Amino acid sequence: MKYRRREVGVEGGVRLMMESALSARDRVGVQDFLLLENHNSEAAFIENLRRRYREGLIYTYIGSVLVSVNPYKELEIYSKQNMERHRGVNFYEISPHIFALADNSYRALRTERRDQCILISGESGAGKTEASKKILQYYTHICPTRNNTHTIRERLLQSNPVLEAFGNAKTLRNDNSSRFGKYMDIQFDYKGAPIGGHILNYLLEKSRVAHQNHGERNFHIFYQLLEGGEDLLLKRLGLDKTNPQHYHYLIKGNCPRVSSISDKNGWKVVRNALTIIGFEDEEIQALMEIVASVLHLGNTQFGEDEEGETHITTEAQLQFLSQLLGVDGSVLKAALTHKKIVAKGEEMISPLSLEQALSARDSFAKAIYGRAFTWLVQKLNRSLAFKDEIYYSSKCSSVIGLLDIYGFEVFQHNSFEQFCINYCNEKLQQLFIELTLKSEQEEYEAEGVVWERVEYFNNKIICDLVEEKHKGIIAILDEECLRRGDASDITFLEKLEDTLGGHAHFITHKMANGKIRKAIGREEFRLVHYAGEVNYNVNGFLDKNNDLLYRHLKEVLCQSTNHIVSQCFHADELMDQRRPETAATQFKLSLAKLMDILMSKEPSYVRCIKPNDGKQPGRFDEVLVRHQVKYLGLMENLRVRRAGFAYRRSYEAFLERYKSLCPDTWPNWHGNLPEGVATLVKHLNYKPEEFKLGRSKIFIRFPRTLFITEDALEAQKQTIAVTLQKSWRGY
Ligand code: AOV
Ligand code: MG
Repeated sequence: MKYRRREVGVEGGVRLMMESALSARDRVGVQDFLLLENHNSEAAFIENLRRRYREGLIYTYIGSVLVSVNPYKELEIYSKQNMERHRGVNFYEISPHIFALADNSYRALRTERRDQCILISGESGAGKTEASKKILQYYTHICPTRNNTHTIRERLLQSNPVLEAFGNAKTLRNDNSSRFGKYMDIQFDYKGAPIGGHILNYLLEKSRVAHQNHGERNFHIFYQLLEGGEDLLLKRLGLDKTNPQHYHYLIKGNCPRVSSISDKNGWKVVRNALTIIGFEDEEIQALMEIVASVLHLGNTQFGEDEEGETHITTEAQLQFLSQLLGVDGSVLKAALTHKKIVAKGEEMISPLSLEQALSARDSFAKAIYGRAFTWLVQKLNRSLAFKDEIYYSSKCSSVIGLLDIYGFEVFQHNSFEQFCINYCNEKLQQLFIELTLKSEQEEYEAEGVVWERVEYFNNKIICDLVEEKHKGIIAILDEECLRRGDASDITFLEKLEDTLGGHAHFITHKMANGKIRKAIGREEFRLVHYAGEVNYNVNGFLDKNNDLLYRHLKEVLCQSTNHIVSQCFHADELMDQRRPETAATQFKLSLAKLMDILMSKEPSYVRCIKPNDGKQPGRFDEVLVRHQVKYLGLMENLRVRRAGFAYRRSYEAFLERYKSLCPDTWPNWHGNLPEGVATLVKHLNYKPEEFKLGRSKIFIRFPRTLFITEDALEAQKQTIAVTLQKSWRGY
């Protein structure tokens, strides 16, 4: 792997470190917080971020962690030329950049053959999804190409607009908010060429299909289809192009258009992406039929006749629906107004009340959309899978995983979805703590390296509060979901109070001493999250957690001739008598698996910060930023880093890599390993303050030290290459 020294930018690392002209430093701040003089001062930390932000420098390091502040405007730093500038260049040689972090992970993957992952965190709208896209663009541009990998590159890139169309929406926090969690593996062959990909998706916020809060929208695809869809297509789908306000499922948020979004253009991009990914025309047609059927479902209305029987009043919608879903009209009609219960082997049919019919209709729409989304991810995975099985074995491939989840969010009204999203963020924060603050300190202790402890807030207590067996919030919720009889959202809240009252991170309006606590409603509980306090309204928790679809409706979908629906709903499901896992438990289990995946890889971190709540460029709201710096644990991260060591390597690995730089260790060291390393670093002129020798590892305090050693290794290789060339040419 090549380490090339390139020209150093205005604030290039090496130059800055040695910079004598303090004026530039005053203006643009330091590019690595480790270089801050007053490293314990939060004010200095924020001032540094502010200065850099003002100069359009949105990236700053804390050692190897990249802090990114959303610019809310297009910056000219992501060009292909700029990607080239970062290729193979050492982390510390050039201004902080998302490309440098991406390149660093890639190089580690190549040289150390260890799977990597890049964890991007930050609250809603902080810039996680944009960061993940930049990383993917970087890899698809700079990595070498293998035969046929052009297609895979294009497909990897094009998976983003497709997933965003179906899984992102405008919220009050972000015009393009991810409403699902995404973990994507990019697979590389032994030469470092991207050869495939795999996506894991986490809990889509399905409720948005039927309902949006004021100022928010449904998923982008609905508007894209209506705005951009060809006349003939729309006609076939029975859709009216003129106005999204015509559709009940699109008007709840009273926000049909968004200035930052062009739905028409979005349609073109998605349509093109679907083709590149390899969707057949029939599949695209079937997918759009599903999108359209959701809109028709939203417009399906019910009435009550004199006998109190519920019936459908919108026959025209029903016809389109049955046509689009490929099911018999009368069967669908019956299923939307009646329920079927199987008791003791006998089927019973009973009419639904008006309210039940409306709720069944919404569940129907959510189920179809939710499963179509899962189908979409599976289809993407088939298209991204590397086909050459013989070639692709674990020996010759490695992966970089990219994690982009929904960020921590607080609204006026928070429900089950925010509870899940914020729980997911707690887990990610926990992983960060485990891997950076905790394990780092434990490692020093284990290695016997003298060390000054840094205190930090460990959010494990909140993770436990949510997920603990038997007495965590999810366990209590599941218990209420299973209990028949009088179980309701309110009994769930009461159970929470009984079990968790007194917990430092759980509060309801009834305080321990019986006083009414202001600002918490009677139907709410408050969690004191690592990132702030959130009140959750319990209304709908049980239904959303149960996530059940009437059997009758499932039966209809199992009969569907729509190519996708028929793959999403199988008759076996109807036979299965077991109760499916609840939504929260499924989510909890999938997050636990995700944590295992991430723990097995070498992590890099991007910590995204949102500079203001107005989505405005150039505005740096200090209070808001300070809050994020605090809860992201950046000061603790800095302290641990400063007091600690930037790199550690086992004696064996260190000696193996650098032994050629010292005549005493080359070609082999025959003594014990610590002595070999001591001999080597003495020869390399390491100063005592630059490193420490632990029980099994060498710890190097500054990245610069390793960087100089790497350069020496590279120079040696160059000299050998030149000598060899000369000898071949017969000099
Ligand atoms: P998120 O992923 O962190 O929120 P996004 O990545 O979607 O946030 O960023 C929100 C918006 O900020 C984008 O649509 C861009 O307009 C702008 N933005 C972010 N990063 C950049 C950048 N590097 N350059 C220019 N503009 C940027 V959420 O998905 O809501 O948690 O669930
Ligand atoms: Mg996002």
